[in-house]
Amino acid sequence: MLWRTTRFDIDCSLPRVMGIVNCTPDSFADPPRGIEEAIELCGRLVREGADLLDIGGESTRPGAAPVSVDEELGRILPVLDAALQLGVPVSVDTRHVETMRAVLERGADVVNDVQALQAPGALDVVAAHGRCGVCLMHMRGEPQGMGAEAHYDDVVREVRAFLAARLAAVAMCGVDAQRVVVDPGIGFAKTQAHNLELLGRQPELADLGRPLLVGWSRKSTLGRLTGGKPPAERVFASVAAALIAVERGARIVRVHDVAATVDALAVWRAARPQRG
Ligand code: HH2
Repeated sequence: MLWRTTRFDIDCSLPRVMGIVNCTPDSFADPPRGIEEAIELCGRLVREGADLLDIGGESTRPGAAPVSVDEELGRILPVLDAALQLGVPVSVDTRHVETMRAVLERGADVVNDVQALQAPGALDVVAAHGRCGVCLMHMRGEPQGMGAEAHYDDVVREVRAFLAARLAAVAMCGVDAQRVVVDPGIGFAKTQAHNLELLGRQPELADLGRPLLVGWSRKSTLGRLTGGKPPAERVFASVAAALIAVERGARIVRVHDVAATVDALAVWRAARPQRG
């Protein structure tokens, strides 16, 4: 399973680790982080074994204040420039079309959009570029009020149908399917029960035909399951969730704690049943 991106083809036959680099003052799981700290973090995560980086300049936690494109680009671009020198694919986490255009011009390898390129013009930007990778994530509504949208008859079936429809929309615009991965959007317009059902029944998302990317890292469901621990103390729970997701077919895990996840996946790889 190949994920083709601007500069790199990522072999997803083994699980890959996407390291999170939030350049924000208000992300749910990070301390406020300026440009220099974010650049240092990029280097550290690559040394720890991240297969790719995901740089974000706007928090999407419930209730986060939206940022303007200028502000978002001011946070992202210096970090993107530095990250592009590190020899790994670099993704940018944004839902703003102008930001997508600017980071692709600058050389970004992947657009990671929590709104699955539904904004007017987003599909066109990606199609016009023609070579970048894309992550299409499921969510409903806007981050500010998405909690109110967490109503499903069957969350797995509905998320699956949404992702299938977005894959079809992207294909209609001429984007090669090999450039696209899909993500159920853990914590985005989902209750704790929805998140856990998506993990429990994750194999039902596997037949969408494209690699599955999942982000459980430090999310509040894990805090609730471990007696109310704050985000920085959710590392063990995050590694457990990432391993379960990989065991159930995820090909890319989006994580804050790269070193711990890389070690866990080394054990997972070594313990895979050998054929013959
Ligand atoms: N989760 C977050 C942000 N972007 N993108 C994808 N594809 N999948 C995810 O699960 C996902 C994502 C939220 O986590 P984080 O970036 O750590 O927090 P914040 O949005 O507060 O910066």
